[in-house]
Amino acid sequence: MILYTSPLACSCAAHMILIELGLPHEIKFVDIYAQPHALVDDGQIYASVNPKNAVPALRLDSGELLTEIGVILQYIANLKPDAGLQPKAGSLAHYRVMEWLSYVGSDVHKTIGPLFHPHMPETAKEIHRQNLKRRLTYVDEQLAHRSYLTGETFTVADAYLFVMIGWEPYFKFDLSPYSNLAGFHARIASRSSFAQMLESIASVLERMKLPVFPSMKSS
Ligand SMILES: N[C@@H](CCC(=O)N[C@@H](CS)C(=O)NCC(=O)O)C(=O)O
Repeated sequence: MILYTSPLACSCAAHMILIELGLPHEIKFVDIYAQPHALVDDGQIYASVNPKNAVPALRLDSGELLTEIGVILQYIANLKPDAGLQPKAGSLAHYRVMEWLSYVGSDVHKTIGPLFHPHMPETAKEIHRQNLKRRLTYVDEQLAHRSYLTGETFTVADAYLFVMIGWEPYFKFDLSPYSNLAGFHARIASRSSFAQMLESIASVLERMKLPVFPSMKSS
């Protein structure tokens, strides 16, 4: 398996899960800040690998390419179902994880993305910030009763949200009112898969002249 990822992007969640499960894999880093996006190692134009031109993408051993973070996370988790990062297919618990993957993808991730855009007008950013506040308030309330999004067990949906809220220092949005979210972030930041992922991206961050992997101020 080859994971195409970028060292600060949502694809870091898939990178963490590959490490978490100890699955053999190769990582190919993509410079998504370069136009056109290109592979860091050999400069190959990334659109020739993934015409959607976004990370992550997963090249399966069969040669097929799988895209979309919510699907890639589930695919990887299902390679080691006993680890419990994705409950049994068809169970309600499985749909709960999918429910969160969908919410994090469409309502959190895609609200934060525009806040990074250098040409997005401030008035539009403010609308996104208000939406984000509402959505994170909901997430924070849910986390008042449990350690992870679906209960007491860490799943792939948690890995996705973890990476999103770690972007806080870059999208200039104060997460300090969301205390449950801070606890959630700290719990996941202490997993060894996170430390190993940081180690794996460190030299590429330097090479791409990117800042260190973001982390919530409180953790
Ligand atoms: N629909 C894709 C979107 C993934 C996505 O937004 N990736 C961002 C990084 S977090 C990206 O590659 N951005 C580069 C670009 O869109 O040019 C998915 O869910 O995997």
